[in-house]
Amino acid sequence: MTTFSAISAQLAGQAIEVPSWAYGNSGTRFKVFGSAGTPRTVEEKIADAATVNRFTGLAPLVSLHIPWDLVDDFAALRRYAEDLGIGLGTINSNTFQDDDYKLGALTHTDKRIRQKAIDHHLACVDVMDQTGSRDLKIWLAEGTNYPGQGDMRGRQDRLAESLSTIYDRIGDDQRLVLEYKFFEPAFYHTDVPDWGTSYVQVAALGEKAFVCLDTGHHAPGTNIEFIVAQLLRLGKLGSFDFNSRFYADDDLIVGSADPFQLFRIMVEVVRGGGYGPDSDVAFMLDQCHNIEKKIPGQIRSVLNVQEMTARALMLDTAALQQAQDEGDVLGANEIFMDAFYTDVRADLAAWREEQGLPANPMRAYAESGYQEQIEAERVGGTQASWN
Ligand code: AOS
Ligand code: ZN
Ligand code: ZN
Repeated sequence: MTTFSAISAQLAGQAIEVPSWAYGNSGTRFKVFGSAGTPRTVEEKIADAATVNRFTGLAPLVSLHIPWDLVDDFAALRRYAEDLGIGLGTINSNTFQDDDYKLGALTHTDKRIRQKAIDHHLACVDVMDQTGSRDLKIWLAEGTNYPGQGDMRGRQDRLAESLSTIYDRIGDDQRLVLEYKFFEPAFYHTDVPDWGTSYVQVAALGEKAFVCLDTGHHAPGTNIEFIVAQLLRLGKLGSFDFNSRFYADDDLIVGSADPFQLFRIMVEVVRGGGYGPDSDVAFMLDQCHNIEKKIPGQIRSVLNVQEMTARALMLDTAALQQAQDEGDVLGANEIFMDAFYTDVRADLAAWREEQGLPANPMRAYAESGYQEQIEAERVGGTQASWN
């Protein structure tokens, strides 16, 4: 078994990008609950994201969503974030809240509507130029509800054409990242339902286009770590949207529903060279905190990723490979499980203190008074919400 001290240096550079929308109110289609202290402005969302980073040292970037986070002066917003010790990360586009897009956006049969959706993405790249963001992340709500409703093949062709126009605007230091989702809001067919479709589309675009893997966007029982291995093998894993699910796109705290799955994913990330200073994979959260407090919800999330990363790094890969080569089925499995079952919490607490961070970020946040302060200060105005 590899020891914690042998891998602790590899934890230092870990960076997890938090989503601005995690700090706004969210809910289900039945009810969005308001909560005290919820941000009213983009700046307040960024301040909360910076707080997560201050207590954990794990979240140096906040991902923005256009138009939810639209401001007049993105260069000023960037300076504001940098003054708080974080950067502005991935820019997420939105073609799912406009009546024009009822039957499609980048895939629509009407050229005018396709162009409107393309123009929105070009505007997102303009924002990226000001924020210094590397990634444009595209998630499309497009698809059909009934067999025969649309020409699936034609929609795929129009998608390729629209993406190509957007890709032409991507700068040399920027990337286009295409997310897939197997269903919802369309229920019969989705235009980018799986990693294969996303891969086919981004491979056709070029070397600045990648796949985004949202852990909640697969059918039950899908072996997600296999997809991670395959995309890393192909050099096309651009980013993760981390979250947990029990049923569908639940967007619960990463590592809460199935910590073992998160461990297995991180093992493949490490195995495939997706972790560390030489990797370009972006580790984002895509979560909502419907009933729990949002800042501690985000702190818990980044800590869960850190914990499973540490365990994955501790996997004795030499012993594992030997057992695999010898056909030692149960021996190999035992080595794998040993790493998963290793409790690293005390070691991580001590390591955090060495880094000048609180040993227990959850407790330190609770005792800091920040929550009480924002609950007292952020009265009036309109609280941010998921949409
Ligand atoms: C939607 O289901 C996708 O997960 C998106 O990545 C994301 O939730 C949305 O873009 C939030 O803005
Ligand atoms: Zn997502
Ligand atoms: Zn989702």
